[in-house]
Amino acid sequence: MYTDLPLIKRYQEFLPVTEKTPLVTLGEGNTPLVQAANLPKHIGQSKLKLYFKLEGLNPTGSFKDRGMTLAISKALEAGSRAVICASTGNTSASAAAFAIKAGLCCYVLLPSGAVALGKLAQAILYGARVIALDGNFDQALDMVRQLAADCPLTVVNSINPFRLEGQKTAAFEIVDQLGAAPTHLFIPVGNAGNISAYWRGFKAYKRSGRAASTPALLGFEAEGSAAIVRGYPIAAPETIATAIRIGNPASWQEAAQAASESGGKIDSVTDAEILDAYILLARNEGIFCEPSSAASVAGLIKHCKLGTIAPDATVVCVLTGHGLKDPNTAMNLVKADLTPVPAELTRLKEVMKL
Ligand code: AN7
Repeated sequence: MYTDLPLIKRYQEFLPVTEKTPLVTLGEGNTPLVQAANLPKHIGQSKLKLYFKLEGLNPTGSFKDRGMTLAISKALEAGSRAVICASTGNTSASAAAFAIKAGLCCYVLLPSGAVALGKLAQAILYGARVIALDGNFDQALDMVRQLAADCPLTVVNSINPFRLEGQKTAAFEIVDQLGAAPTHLFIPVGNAGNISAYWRGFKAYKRSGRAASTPALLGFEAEGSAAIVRGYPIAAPETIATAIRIGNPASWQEAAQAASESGGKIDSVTDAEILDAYILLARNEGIFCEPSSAASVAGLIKHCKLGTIAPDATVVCVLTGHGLKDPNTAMNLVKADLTPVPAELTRLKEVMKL
């Protein structure tokens, strides 16, 4: 059923808002759930009912908008004048956009040299005060916590309780779109907030009687940043998937509990597996997501090979961000010959082998 109600209104009964909460909306949520056409067969699982939740189709191109609409609305309600976040990129783009709509000042601390180009362009164009920190994401988040302790700033990272409350809505939408909960949900893990939020959402829907069951949650860290899988923080996290290049996840405990309570697991995938899945999505399904998002599909492929997924399972892979966020990874990965060809028919036919 189509609705253009703001996300917060649509799921108001599950969210910490009142009639007095000013709603700051950019048209977030309501993202497509698209069924795979070719990938199940390609990975030898032709009976799999596989769906992609296209979170890159949110207004700033990532799932962060679901939590940000609520975090910024609540900041406005509380009389805040300025917000701040550390970010691997997507949080900063989302915070900057919602803050400008709300008339709030927005500071963003980005790990210098480790943020995809599109995300940086967004934060700058939306008018945020962008600071490139000489340090990684974990150090930036630590600085944000310290700054907020001293200065009148509202933190809009996922340590802000309203962020995960807003992000629960993705689980609601999946159940509404499928008509039931899937059996498995595959999702990338960085700061570990999103997997925690999905679990809250699926549990809340079951409690309310809107879903009969909950899925097993399978979360995937990048191998070079896999703190939860290894069991200790990683001081110098590394991965090509810069969005999840996080060595000490803020929602570590809640995420670990969500995975185990749901009957799932937090696991890791290598950069090579992530990039394989990234290309497979583009070339089998016409889906361009960012590398970090492809960690969910890399995880699915890994677990299908391990034989842990029933052949006829109903699986949702969350594709958290749009591929256009990170054009450099695409261009560096797939070498194209872009030498100009003269505008002459015979020459063109030769080049096109027609
Ligand atoms: C595309 O923007 O942490 O496990 O600062 O951008 O909830 O952290 C981004 C994270 C997955 C991981 N996919 O989600 C940030 C940031 C994409 C992301 C994640 C992120 P969490």
